[in-house]
Amino acid sequence: GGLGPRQLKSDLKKIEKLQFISSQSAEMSHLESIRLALEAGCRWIQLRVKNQEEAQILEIATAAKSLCDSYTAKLIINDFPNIARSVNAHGLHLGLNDMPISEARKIVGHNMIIGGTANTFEDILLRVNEGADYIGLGPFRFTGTKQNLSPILGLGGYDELMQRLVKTNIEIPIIAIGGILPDDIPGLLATGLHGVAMSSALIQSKEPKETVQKLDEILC
Ligand code: TZP
Ligand code: MG
Repeated sequence: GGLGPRQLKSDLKKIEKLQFISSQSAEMSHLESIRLALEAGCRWIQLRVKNQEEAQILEIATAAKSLCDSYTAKLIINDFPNIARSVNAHGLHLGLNDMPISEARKIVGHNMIIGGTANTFEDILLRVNEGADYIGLGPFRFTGTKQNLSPILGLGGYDELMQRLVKTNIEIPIIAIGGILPDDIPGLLATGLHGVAMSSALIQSKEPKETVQKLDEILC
């Protein structure tokens, strides 16, 4: 048997349903937060380092990649196409104020997942046209994890946007993000979303393993 090229590529670009977003606090470094998520069972990790020098982020990304490799988890790098390429990450995530996805594609190549942030229907359209592989749509509710939050969507916002996508025949995996708690997920999935991205709900969980198990059950 063996996988043909098409199968191999679609495997490489598989969009998982639970993405962990790294964060840093007085208690925990980025790498420690990633280790926590991996030990809890998360297999799709985004390294999201803000306000640090690119050289330092490259160093953290290199360590994050070997950590993720040892758990056979996929690593997505936020903001830096060159770092994503250097460490041979599975993916790159670009926000509303980053370079266009079409530009980043020239740096990271066609086999790398590129995700793009969106808050509106127009944001989604632009990123789909630029060749995004998935959309991070949010915020769902207020969160202290991200500065300069876009307007909060709430369940109603997702419902409206997902219906517009269906009407327009746009098919791309949409991942909800921003202040999401496990109990929010059934309602979010009912709008047609592909999955969710979470940070604080996992880091602050008293039983991260049980939490991820529960999330995997809801998301399967
Ligand atoms: N983008 C929109 S909200 C957010 C990002 C990166 C933070 C998500 O973290 P949390 O702690 O799950 O709200
Ligand atoms: Mg960014």
